[in-house]
Parts: sequence; C-alpha cells; structure tokens
Amino acid sequence: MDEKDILRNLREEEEEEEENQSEETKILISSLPWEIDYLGNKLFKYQGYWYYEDVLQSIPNIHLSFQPQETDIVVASFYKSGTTWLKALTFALVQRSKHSLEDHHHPLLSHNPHEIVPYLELDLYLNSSKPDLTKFLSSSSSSSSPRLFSTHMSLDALKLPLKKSPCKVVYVCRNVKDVLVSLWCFLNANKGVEWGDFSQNEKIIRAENYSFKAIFESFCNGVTLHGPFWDHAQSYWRGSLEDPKHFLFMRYEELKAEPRTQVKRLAEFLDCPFTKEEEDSGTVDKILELCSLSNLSSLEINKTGSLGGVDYKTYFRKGQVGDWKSYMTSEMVNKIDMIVEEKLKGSGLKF
Ligand code: PAP
Repeated sequence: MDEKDILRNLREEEEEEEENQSEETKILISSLPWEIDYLGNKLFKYQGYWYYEDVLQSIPNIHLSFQPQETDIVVASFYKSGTTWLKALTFALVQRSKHSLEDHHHPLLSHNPHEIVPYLELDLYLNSSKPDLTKFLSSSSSSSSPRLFSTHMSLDALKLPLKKSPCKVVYVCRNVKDVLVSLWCFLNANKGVEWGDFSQNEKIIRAENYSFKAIFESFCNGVTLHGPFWDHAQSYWRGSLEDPKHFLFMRYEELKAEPRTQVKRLAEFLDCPFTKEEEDSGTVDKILELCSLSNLSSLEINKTGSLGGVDYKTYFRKGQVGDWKSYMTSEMVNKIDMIVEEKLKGSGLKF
C-alpha cells in the first residue's frame, strides 16, 4: 500500500465515522422535545438549551474533537450582545505586535470581524468533526499569536472540551431588552435570509417585518436559539466566579461607558497587558478607534460585503444602550424584568 492508498483509507474511515456519528445524532434529535420559534423553525431542547438541528449536529463534533490549546481564546456571547465588537477588540489586542495599529493593511480594515474569528458551531464543526482549523486568519497556531475562536453556545454546552484543556474564554453580556431589539432589527434588515439551516442560505424574500411581539414572547419563555438567555448568561457568570483565570465576564454597557478601563481589563486577562510605553503612546485609544462602530461600519468591506446572505452592514446599527425604550411598552418591560429578576435570583448576576 503506498502513501496515497493509506491516506484514501484513512479518509474513507473518517467519512464513515462521521456518517455513523451524524446518524446517531439524528436518532438523538428525533427523541428531543421541540418547539416552533418566531421564525417558524423547529428548535430542539438539548441538555437545557434550544438549538436548530444543524447547530445541534455540531455539538458532538465539538465535544469529540475540539481540543483547545492553553493559549487559545474563545470569544463567547449570546447573539446581539456585542460579539462583533469583542471579536474586533480581541483580535486587535492580541495581534498588536504582529499587526501594527497604524498599518493601512491591518486585517480589520479589509475583513469583517466574523471572517477573522470563526464560530466553533457554525464555521468549523457544523458539518465536520475534523475541520481545518488553520483556514481562518486568527485560528492558525503560531508562537506569536494565540488562536481565536468564537461561540454563541452556553458554557454548559462547552464544559466538556474546556474541562479537558482549559483556555481563555471572554464572555460579553448585554441587557436582554437591548438584545431582543437588536435581534429584531437585524432580522428585519435581513428579510431575504432563511435562518435555521445554514447549509442552504437560499434567499426567500419576506415581505412583512418579523413580529416584535413574537420574539418578545419567545425571549420571555426562554425558547430562543441558545436560550434561555438567563441560563446562558449565568453559565458564564458562574464560570467567571469559579475560575477567573480562564473566564472573563464583560458587559456591553460597561464597554460603552468605560471603554479604556474595560479594554485594559481584557488585555490583562488575556495576559497581554499594555506597557507603560504603549499607554503613553495612545495604544489603547488606537485599538478603540480601530474597533469603533463608526470606523468599522464605514469600511468598504463592511458597507458592501456579505456572508451566507447576511450583509455585513447589518451587524452595525446604533450600538445604543437602552434603545429598548423606543420599542417596548411598559407592560413588556415589567414582564421581562420580572422574569429575568426571578430567574437570576441568588446568582449575584444583575441587569
Ligand atoms: P451578532 O451576534 O450577530 O454577531 P453582535 O455583534 O453581538 O451581533 O451585536 C450587534 C450589536 O452590536 C448591534 O447593536 P444594536 O442593534 O443595538 O445597534 C450593533 O450595532 C452593535 N455593534 C456592532 N459593532 C459594534 C462596535 N464596534 N461597537 C459598539 N457596538 C457595536
């Protein structure tokens, strides 16, 4: 048998293994409780959290095969909580010796942050247990820069691989009322995109807006992709209390209110604190400026680019804290505030 045959056999074995595995996952999925969400998609409840079928398929892949290195960094969030911003900040921070912040060819000037920092469950392990981790700019391993990944999965769902080999995880949390307003605006700005099966990405033109009330009710019931929101937030909150060396809990509102302090906190957590010279020469402000909403949204790539049918420009809207005040009735506010307070009782986590 020559090398080619060995490789072919190995590949066939791997494919067979993946087929068996996805067969097992399909059987498991058919036994799970499910609900139809505000998009008309089936959400399945698995180990306390809700997933679309394809995202669910990635979980065994991640559990079996994702082996974090100690130097890896995972940017974690519930969607619409500041993911794009945190991806950009983290990349700019950890790569600042490799990519000067003054460089006109800085990757963030020509790539959307989502292109640079891949999602474990969407970009890497969705259809494969052995993805090519090096194909993304920030996830190829090199001694000068750690690998960067991202996820919208809860920490409960990621515990297994992270237990095997702990890395650094940064979570950004945002007031749920702003999250749901941001999500509603995002969905309406992407009416042509069919969600729920990321392998298709077919454009189905939707005429009317998504129902704000339906999304609101789903959030209140906890039946949303990766939800319940409060369990998601609490999983990382607990992680940050139990193991502050490996888990950092950040808030979108604090990043907005005191960006310099928060970015320095992030740098210290990631073991790349700013030196005195960097502070004196304005490095913190340069990172903040590069990653600012106004700068990122004005770049050609983010004005005209798209991925999977989603226009990059729709990742950037107002970035305003408390925007929910323009969208929610006082009854809605009371209802969701009471639910969240009740669900977070005793955890020490407050909004
Ligand atoms: P995602 O989960 O789809 O990646 P995510 O980036 O988490 O979305 O959230 C988008 C929100 O972050 C938007 O908030 P808004 O709808 O309330 O305006 C978006 O405007 C905001 N955002 C994106 N980039 C930045 C940035 N660089 N600075 C501050 N806010 C940002």
